[in-house]
Amino acid sequence: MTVGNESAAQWRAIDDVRILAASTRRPFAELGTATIKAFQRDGVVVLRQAFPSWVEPLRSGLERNLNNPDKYAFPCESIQGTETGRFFDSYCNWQLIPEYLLFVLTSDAASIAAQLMASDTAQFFHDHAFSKEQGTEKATPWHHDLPYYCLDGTQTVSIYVALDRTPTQTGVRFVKGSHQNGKTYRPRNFGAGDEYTQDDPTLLPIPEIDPHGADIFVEALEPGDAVCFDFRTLHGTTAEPIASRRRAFSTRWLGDDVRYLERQGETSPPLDGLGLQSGEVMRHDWFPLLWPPSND
Ligand SMILES: O=C(O)CCC(=O)C(=O)O
Repeated sequence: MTVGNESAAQWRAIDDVRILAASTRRPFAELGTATIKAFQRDGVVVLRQAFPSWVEPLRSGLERNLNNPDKYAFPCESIQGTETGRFFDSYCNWQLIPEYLLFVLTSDAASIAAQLMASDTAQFFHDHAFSKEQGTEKATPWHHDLPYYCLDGTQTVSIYVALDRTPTQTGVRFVKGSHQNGKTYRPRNFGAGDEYTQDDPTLLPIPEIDPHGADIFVEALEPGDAVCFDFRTLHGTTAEPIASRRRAFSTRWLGDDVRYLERQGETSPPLDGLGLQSGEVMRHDWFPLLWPPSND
């Protein structure tokens, strides 16, 4: 089993994904103004029962991803040594797992992303599947996602669809408003918690966070609910034991102001060979523009 940033399988199965974007249509799921305002203010919002019909297909896709990790891209096991349980994640598999592909291309996610980001466009970045098995006591370390990525910008969102009932005790916790504190923190891996090697003096160590503080956002989730959060919003979990399996499927979206950023060191996903210079738009043949529904 590969750990972390090594791909087991080639993630790019399709040369130019613009053809998929052009030959599919995405529905519009209108969000209320209060929801959009809450996302902009807190950097996180829950959409209740946004994706109920996707739960079974995504579970099936994730099951194959979990059972044959080395057939897919970037599988990662974060349980170390004598720690109990299983904490698995894998990303960039949307071109390899048909259920993920259909979700990306035909679900409400693109329209939801554009509205939350207050962006005219929504460009798809990548998928990310997570599973914590019963008995796992490993915390997801506090982090925010932007410094893991070869990206910069303020219009971003991850749409994290719960595939199991998740009580607040073991759910992902978010620091409300942290997307607007102007700080960027050093990425670290989920296994040993080591910081990534990045030569960037502006990156700060993760601050002390009280997981039960007044600024924490966490809600119990049912399968089909989605937690949507900005790439800059700090999040993590406690080490509360997982009482029953908790799986989630996340998609990461880019808005109008997002640009490629050449980071000085490791990124995750480690996307080599993009052929871009800092400040350029992420290429549409690899990262499709999915909102408006037929652009390109
Ligand atoms: O499910 C988890 O515990 C981690 C999720 C996460 O860190 C993410 O989606 O960025």
